[in-house]
Amino acid sequence: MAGNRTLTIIKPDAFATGKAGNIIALLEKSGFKIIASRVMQLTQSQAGEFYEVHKERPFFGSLTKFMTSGKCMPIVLERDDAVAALRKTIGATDPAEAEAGTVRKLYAESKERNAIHASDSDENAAREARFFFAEADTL
Ligand code: 3AN
Repeated sequence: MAGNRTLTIIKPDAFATGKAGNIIALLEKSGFKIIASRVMQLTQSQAGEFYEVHKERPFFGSLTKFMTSGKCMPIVLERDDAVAALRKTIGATDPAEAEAGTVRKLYAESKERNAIHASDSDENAAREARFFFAEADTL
């Protein structure tokens, strides 16, 4: 059965340009409830650990540099079928390919500076929630 929690991050591009409020409003309009949230700047080591699955990819260095470049906002979200619903709400990785009305179509700058992260499976959602919120399992 699909889980009802997922993890999003409002990335440094969107946070620095004051888009967090509009993005959260869109997420709430899409049926998500905020369970936990914080504002923080990732260290290089945290960004490397978070994106470990991409460490062999050519964009890994640039991605971790971008993700540590300013404050970001990790958020645990709740909704039925949360992982799939959030992926649909944020749109394709590349904003040029994202559907109208999605977070990335509205707020992303490029494939790398793409405004928002969303977990891609229930297993990763649980792992990523614990990565940012030690108390995630008791929320
Ligand atoms: P998504 O965030 O849509 O799940 P992933 O998991 O393939 O996409 O990639 C993780 C992050 O890596 C993306 N959000 C984006 O910031 C960056 N990224 C992915 N592909 C590229 C690329 N070809 N060039 C630059 N950055 C990329």
